[in-house]
Amino acid sequence: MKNVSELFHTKYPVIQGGMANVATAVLAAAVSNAGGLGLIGAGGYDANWVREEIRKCKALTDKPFGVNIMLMSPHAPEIAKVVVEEGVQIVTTGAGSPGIYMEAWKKAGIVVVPVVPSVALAIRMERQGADAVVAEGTEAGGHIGELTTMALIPQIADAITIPVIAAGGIADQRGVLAAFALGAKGVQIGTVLLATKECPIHENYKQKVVKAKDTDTVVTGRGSGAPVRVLKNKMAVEYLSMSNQGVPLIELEKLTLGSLRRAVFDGDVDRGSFMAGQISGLVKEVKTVKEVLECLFDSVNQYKESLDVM
Ligand code: TUI
Repeated sequence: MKNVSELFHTKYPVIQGGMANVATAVLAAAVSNAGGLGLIGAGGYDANWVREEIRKCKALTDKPFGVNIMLMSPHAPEIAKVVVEEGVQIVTTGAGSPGIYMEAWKKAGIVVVPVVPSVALAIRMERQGADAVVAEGTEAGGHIGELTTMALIPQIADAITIPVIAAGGIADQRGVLAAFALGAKGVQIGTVLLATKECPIHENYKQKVVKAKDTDTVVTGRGSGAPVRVLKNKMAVEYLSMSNQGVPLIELEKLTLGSLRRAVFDGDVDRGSFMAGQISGLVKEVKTVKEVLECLFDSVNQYKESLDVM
Protein backbone atom coordinates (compact mmCIF):
# COMPACT_ATOMS: atom_id res chain seq x y z
CA MET A 1 0.00 0.00 0.00
CA LYS A 2 1.30 3.45 -0.96
CA ASN A 3 1.68 5.69 2.05
CA VAL A 4 -0.27 8.92 2.15
CA SER A 5 2.71 11.23 1.56
CA GLU A 6 3.56 9.23 -1.58
CA LEU A 7 -0.05 9.27 -2.75
CA PHE A 8 -0.22 13.07 -2.49
CA HIS A 9 3.48 13.88 -3.10
CA THR A 10 3.62 15.87 0.14
CA LYS A 11 6.21 16.20 2.89
CA TYR A 12 3.72 15.30 5.62
CA PRO A 13 0.79 12.82 5.55
CA VAL A 14 -1.76 15.55 6.22
CA ILE A 15 -4.59 17.05 4.27
CA GLN A 16 -6.54 20.18 4.96
CA GLY A 17 -10.29 19.98 5.51
CA GLY A 18 -12.40 21.32 2.66
CA MET A 19 -14.00 23.97 4.86
CA ALA A 20 -16.77 25.74 2.94
CA ASN A 21 -16.22 29.51 2.53
CA VAL A 22 -12.90 29.20 4.38
CA ALA A 23 -10.73 26.99 2.19
CA THR A 24 -9.83 29.42 -0.59
CA ALA A 25 -6.81 29.25 -2.89
CA VAL A 26 -4.92 31.34 -0.32
CA LEU A 27 -5.38 28.78 2.47
CA ALA A 28 -4.86 25.79 0.16
CA ALA A 29 -1.60 27.22 -1.18
CA ALA A 30 -0.38 28.02 2.35
CA VAL A 31 -0.98 24.41 3.43
CA SER A 32 0.63 22.97 0.30
CA ASN A 33 3.63 25.29 0.59
CA ALA A 34 4.06 24.20 4.23
CA GLY A 35 4.25 20.52 3.24
CA GLY A 36 0.64 19.32 3.55
CA LEU A 37 -2.06 18.83 0.95
CA GLY A 38 -4.03 22.05 0.59
CA LEU A 39 -7.61 21.92 -0.65
CA ILE A 40 -9.89 24.45 -2.23
CA GLY A 41 -13.29 23.94 -0.61
CA ALA A 42 -15.95 24.35 -3.27
CA GLY A 43 -18.68 24.54 -0.58
CA GLY A 44 -21.76 26.20 -2.07
CA TYR A 45 -19.84 28.19 -4.69
CA ASP A 46 -20.47 27.77 -8.42
CA ALA A 47 -18.20 26.16 -10.99
CA ASN A 48 -16.71 29.49 -12.16
CA TRP A 49 -15.61 30.41 -8.65
CA VAL A 50 -13.93 27.01 -8.32
CA ARG A 51 -12.20 27.38 -11.69
CA GLU A 52 -10.84 30.80 -10.71
CA GLU A 53 -9.60 29.55 -7.33
CA ILE A 54 -7.85 26.60 -8.98
CA ARG A 55 -6.05 29.04 -11.29
CA LYS A 56 -5.14 31.32 -8.37
CA CYS A 57 -3.82 28.36 -6.41
CA LYS A 58 -1.64 27.26 -9.33
CA ALA A 59 -0.12 30.74 -9.28
CA LEU A 60 0.48 30.62 -5.51
CA THR A 61 2.14 27.21 -5.25
CA ASP A 62 4.04 24.73 -7.36
CA LYS A 63 3.16 21.99 -4.88
CA PRO A 64 0.23 19.58 -5.31
CA PHE A 65 -3.18 20.73 -4.08
CA GLY A 66 -6.71 19.42 -4.42
CA VAL A 67 -10.36 20.42 -4.51
CA ASN A 68 -13.03 19.36 -2.03
CA ILE A 69 -16.50 19.03 -3.52
CA MET A 70 -19.45 19.35 -1.16
CA LEU A 71 -21.91 16.96 -2.78
CA MET A 72 -25.06 18.54 -1.33
CA SER A 73 -24.31 21.62 -3.44
CA PRO A 74 -26.48 22.11 -6.53
CA HIS A 75 -23.25 23.06 -8.36
CA ALA A 76 -21.52 19.73 -7.66
CA PRO A 77 -22.15 18.22 -11.15
CA GLU A 78 -20.58 21.26 -12.88
CA ILE A 79 -17.67 21.39 -10.44
CA ALA A 80 -17.07 17.69 -11.07
CA LYS A 81 -16.36 18.62 -14.71
CA VAL A 82 -14.24 21.67 -13.88
CA VAL A 83 -11.76 19.63 -11.83
CA VAL A 84 -11.16 17.42 -14.86
CA GLU A 85 -10.87 20.39 -17.25
CA GLU A 86 -8.40 22.19 -14.99
CA GLY A 87 -6.21 19.13 -14.46
CA VAL A 88 -6.74 18.96 -10.70
CA GLN A 89 -4.78 15.99 -9.37
CA ILE A 90 -6.65 15.23 -6.15
CA VAL A 91 -10.35 15.47 -5.28
CA THR A 92 -11.94 14.91 -1.89
CA THR A 93 -15.70 14.85 -1.43
CA GLY A 94 -18.04 15.43 1.51
CA ALA A 95 -21.69 15.29 2.48
CA GLY A 96 -22.63 12.46 0.14
CA SER A 97 -21.47 9.65 -2.09
CA PRO A 98 -19.38 10.59 -5.17
CA GLY A 99 -20.21 7.30 -6.95
CA ILE A 100 -21.64 8.90 -10.10
CA TYR A 101 -18.46 10.93 -10.73
CA MET A 102 -15.93 8.25 -9.91
CA GLU A 103 -15.52 6.78 -13.40
CA ALA A 104 -14.84 10.15 -15.08
CA TRP A 105 -12.40 11.19 -12.36
CA LYS A 106 -10.49 7.91 -12.45
CA LYS A 107 -10.32 8.11 -16.25
CA ALA A 108 -8.76 11.58 -15.88
CA GLY A 109 -6.14 10.16 -13.50
CA ILE A 110 -7.49 12.04 -10.48
CA VAL A 111 -6.67 10.68 -7.02
CA VAL A 112 -10.11 10.39 -5.40
CA VAL A 113 -10.51 10.56 -1.64
CA PRO A 114 -14.11 10.58 -0.36
CA VAL A 115 -14.86 11.65 3.21
CA VAL A 116 -16.92 8.89 4.84
CA PRO A 117 -18.73 8.65 8.19
CA SER A 118 -19.28 4.85 8.22
CA VAL A 119 -17.77 1.46 7.38
CA ALA A 120 -20.46 0.72 4.80
CA LEU A 121 -19.67 3.83 2.77
CA ALA A 122 -15.90 3.22 3.07
CA ILE A 123 -16.35 -0.29 1.60
CA ARG A 124 -18.54 1.08 -1.20
CA MET A 125 -15.95 3.76 -2.01
CA GLU A 126 -13.11 1.24 -2.19
CA ARG A 127 -15.16 -0.94 -4.56
CA GLN A 128 -15.85 2.08 -6.76
CA GLY A 129 -12.16 2.89 -7.10
CA ALA A 130 -11.35 5.42 -4.37
CA ASP A 131 -7.61 5.77 -3.71
CA ALA A 132 -8.03 6.47 0.01
CA VAL A 133 -10.80 7.60 2.34
CA VAL A 134 -10.97 10.30 4.97
CA ALA A 135 -12.81 8.76 7.94
CA GLU A 136 -14.32 11.70 9.79
CA GLY A 137 -15.50 11.36 13.39
CA THR A 138 -18.35 13.30 14.91
CA GLU A 139 -15.87 15.45 16.85
CA ALA A 140 -15.25 17.35 13.62
CA GLY A 141 -16.70 20.73 12.80
CA GLY A 142 -19.37 21.36 10.18
CA HIS A 143 -21.55 18.61 8.74
CA ILE A 144 -20.93 15.40 10.69
CA GLY A 145 -21.80 11.73 11.02
CA GLU A 146 -22.63 9.79 14.20
CA LEU A 147 -19.48 7.85 15.08
CA THR A 148 -16.50 9.12 17.03
CA THR A 149 -13.02 9.10 15.49
CA MET A 150 -11.96 6.57 18.15
CA ALA A 151 -14.63 4.06 17.09
CA LEU A 152 -14.66 4.81 13.37
CA ILE A 153 -10.98 4.62 12.39
CA PRO A 154 -10.10 1.06 13.47
CA GLN A 155 -13.37 -0.32 12.09
CA ILE A 156 -12.78 1.27 8.70
CA ALA A 157 -9.08 0.33 8.75
CA ASP A 158 -10.08 -3.32 9.21
CA ALA A 159 -12.74 -3.19 6.50
CA ILE A 160 -10.76 -1.80 3.54
CA THR A 161 -7.29 -2.11 2.02
CA ILE A 162 -6.82 1.48 0.76
CA PRO A 163 -5.29 4.05 3.17
CA VAL A 164 -7.49 5.61 5.84
CA ILE A 165 -6.98 9.26 6.73
CA ALA A 166 -8.36 10.18 10.15
CA ALA A 167 -10.33 13.37 10.74
CA GLY A 168 -12.16 14.84 13.70
CA GLY A 169 -10.46 15.85 16.94
CA ILE A 170 -6.88 16.14 15.70
CA ALA A 171 -4.93 19.31 16.48
CA ASP A 172 -1.52 18.27 17.80
CA GLN A 173 1.06 15.48 17.69
CA ARG A 174 -0.88 13.39 20.24
CA GLY A 175 -3.88 13.31 17.95
CA VAL A 176 -1.66 12.34 15.02
CA LEU A 177 -0.08 9.48 16.97
CA ALA A 178 -3.47 8.30 18.22
CA ALA A 179 -4.80 8.28 14.66
CA PHE A 180 -1.80 6.22 13.50
CA ALA A 181 -2.25 3.83 16.42
CA LEU A 182 -5.90 3.33 15.38
CA GLY A 183 -4.84 2.31 11.89
CA ALA A 184 -4.90 5.61 9.99
CA LYS A 185 -2.04 6.36 7.59
CA GLY A 186 -2.63 10.10 7.54
CA VAL A 187 -4.71 12.84 9.13
CA GLN A 188 -7.01 15.62 8.00
CA ILE A 189 -7.10 18.84 10.01
CA GLY A 190 -9.58 21.69 9.91
CA THR A 191 -10.24 23.42 13.22
CA VAL A 192 -6.57 24.04 14.03
CA LEU A 193 -6.15 25.70 10.63
CA LEU A 194 -8.92 28.18 11.39
CA ALA A 195 -6.54 29.72 13.93
CA THR A 196 -3.75 30.45 11.48
CA LYS A 197 -2.43 33.74 10.16
CA GLU A 198 -3.03 32.65 6.57
CA CYS A 199 -6.63 31.54 7.11
CA PRO A 200 -8.80 34.09 5.27
CA ILE A 201 -11.59 34.40 7.85
CA HIS A 202 -12.73 37.28 10.06
CA GLU A 203 -10.55 37.82 13.12
CA ASN A 204 -13.61 37.24 15.37
CA TYR A 205 -13.86 33.67 14.02
CA LYS A 206 -10.21 32.96 14.89
CA GLN A 207 -10.72 34.41 18.37
CA LYS A 208 -13.85 32.31 18.94
CA VAL A 209 -11.81 29.17 18.23
CA VAL A 210 -8.89 30.29 20.39
CA LYS A 211 -11.17 31.20 23.33
CA ALA A 212 -13.39 28.10 23.08
CA LYS A 213 -13.23 25.47 25.80
CA ASP A 214 -13.90 21.73 25.48
CA THR A 215 -17.69 21.99 25.87
CA ASP A 216 -18.24 25.01 23.66
CA THR A 217 -19.49 23.26 20.52
CA VAL A 218 -23.09 22.18 19.90
CA VAL A 219 -24.77 20.31 17.07
CA THR A 220 -27.61 22.02 15.25
CA GLY A 221 -29.78 20.46 12.56
CA ARG A 222 -29.99 16.95 14.01
CA GLY A 223 -33.68 16.92 13.10
CA SER A 224 -33.04 18.10 9.55
CA GLY A 225 -30.84 15.20 8.47
CA ALA A 226 -27.81 17.49 8.14
CA PRO A 227 -26.31 17.85 11.62
CA VAL A 228 -23.71 20.61 11.84
CA ARG A 229 -21.24 21.21 14.68
CA VAL A 230 -20.71 24.88 15.51
CA LEU A 231 -19.30 26.96 18.33
CA LYS A 232 -22.01 27.92 20.79
CA ASN A 233 -23.43 31.41 20.36
CA LYS A 234 -26.73 33.24 20.55
CA MET A 235 -28.00 31.86 17.24
CA ALA A 236 -27.02 28.26 17.98
CA VAL A 237 -28.67 28.34 21.42
CA GLU A 238 -31.79 29.93 19.95
CA TYR A 239 -31.86 27.29 17.19
CA LEU A 240 -31.65 24.41 19.67
CA SER A 241 -34.31 25.89 21.92
CA MET A 242 -36.68 26.50 18.99
CA SER A 243 -35.97 23.01 17.69
CA ASN A 244 -36.80 21.54 21.13
CA GLN A 245 -40.07 23.45 21.12
CA GLY A 246 -40.99 21.78 17.83
CA VAL A 247 -40.62 24.86 15.60
CA PRO A 248 -40.89 23.63 11.98
CA LEU A 249 -37.70 23.10 9.95
CA ILE A 250 -38.56 25.83 7.48
CA GLU A 251 -38.57 28.41 10.30
CA LEU A 252 -35.29 27.07 11.68
CA GLU A 253 -33.72 27.31 8.25
CA LYS A 254 -34.63 31.00 8.06
CA LEU A 255 -32.54 31.52 11.20
CA THR A 256 -29.46 29.85 9.73
CA LEU A 257 -29.74 31.05 6.12
CA GLY A 258 -26.44 32.73 5.18
CA SER A 259 -25.08 32.20 8.71
CA LEU A 260 -21.76 30.62 7.67
CA ARG A 261 -21.02 33.66 5.53
CA ARG A 262 -21.95 35.94 8.45
CA ALA A 263 -19.34 34.13 10.55
CA VAL A 264 -16.58 33.94 7.94
CA PHE A 265 -16.88 37.38 6.33
CA ASP A 266 -18.66 39.60 8.88
CA GLY A 267 -17.42 38.01 12.12
CA ASP A 268 -21.00 38.31 13.38
CA VAL A 269 -20.53 36.71 16.81
CA ASP A 270 -24.27 36.53 17.59
CA ARG A 271 -25.77 35.46 14.27
CA GLY A 272 -22.92 33.67 12.51
CA SER A 273 -22.50 29.92 12.21
CA PHE A 274 -18.97 29.30 13.48
CA MET A 275 -18.35 25.75 12.29
CA ALA A 276 -15.54 24.16 14.34
CA GLY A 277 -14.69 20.84 15.97
CA GLN A 278 -14.60 19.71 19.59
CA ILE A 279 -10.82 20.09 19.56
CA SER A 280 -11.24 23.90 19.52
CA GLY A 281 -10.51 23.84 23.26
CA LEU A 282 -6.97 22.66 22.53
CA VAL A 283 -6.26 25.50 20.11
CA LYS A 284 -4.86 28.34 22.18
CA GLU A 285 -3.17 30.70 19.77
CA VAL A 286 -3.06 31.87 16.17
CA LYS A 287 0.01 30.40 14.46
CA THR A 288 1.31 30.19 10.93
CA VAL A 289 0.29 27.12 8.89
CA LYS A 290 3.95 26.06 8.86
CA GLU A 291 4.10 26.18 12.67
CA VAL A 292 0.92 24.09 12.90
CA LEU A 293 2.29 21.38 10.62
CA GLU A 294 5.65 21.34 12.41
CA CYS A 295 3.88 21.01 15.76
CA LEU A 296 1.85 18.09 14.40
CA PHE A 297 4.70 16.16 12.84
CA ASP A 298 8.14 17.14 13.99
CA SER A 299 7.91 15.33 17.32
CA VAL A 300 6.12 12.46 15.60
CA ASN A 301 9.24 11.91 13.51
CA GLN A 302 10.86 10.25 16.55
CA TYR A 303 8.30 7.46 16.17
CA LYS A 304 8.67 7.26 12.41
CA GLU A 305 10.34 3.88 12.18
CA SER A 306 8.17 2.06 14.66
CA LEU A 307 4.96 3.45 13.11
CA ASP A 308 6.09 3.21 9.49
CA VAL A 309 3.70 5.90 8.29
CA MET A 310 5.76 8.65 6.73
O1 TUI B 1 -18.88 17.55 4.53
C1 TUI B 1 -18.34 17.67 5.59
N1 TUI B 1 -18.40 18.78 6.34
C2 TUI B 1 -19.08 19.91 5.98
S1 TUI B 1 -19.89 20.19 4.53
C3 TUI B 1 -20.36 21.69 5.04
S2 TUI B 1 -21.34 22.74 4.07
C4 TUI B 1 -22.85 22.50 4.81
N2 TUI B 1 -23.39 23.55 5.39
C5 TUI B 1 -24.59 23.43 5.99
C6 TUI B 1 -25.25 22.23 6.03
C7 TUI B 1 -24.67 21.14 5.48
C8 TUI B 1 -23.44 21.27 4.85
C9 TUI B 1 -19.87 21.93 6.27
N3 TUI B 1 -19.16 20.94 6.77
N4 TUI B 1 -17.61 16.65 6.11
C10 TUI B 1 -17.52 15.41 5.44
C11 TUI B 1 -18.67 14.58 5.78
N5 TUI B 1 -19.25 13.84 4.89
N6 TUI B 1 -19.26 14.47 6.96
C12 TUI B 1 -20.28 13.56 6.80
C13 TUI B 1 -20.25 13.18 5.49
C14 TUI B 1 -21.07 12.26 4.78
C15 TUI B 1 -22.38 12.03 5.14
C16 TUI B 1 -23.14 11.12 4.41
C17 TUI B 1 -20.52 11.60 3.68
C18 TUI B 1 -21.26 10.72 2.97
C19 TUI B 1 -22.55 10.48 3.33
O2 TUI B 1 -23.18 9.58 2.55
C20 TUI B 1 -24.53 9.38 2.59
C21 TUI B 1 -24.81 8.49 1.41
O3 TUI B 1 -25.12 9.04 0.36
O4 TUI B 1 -24.58 7.27 1.56
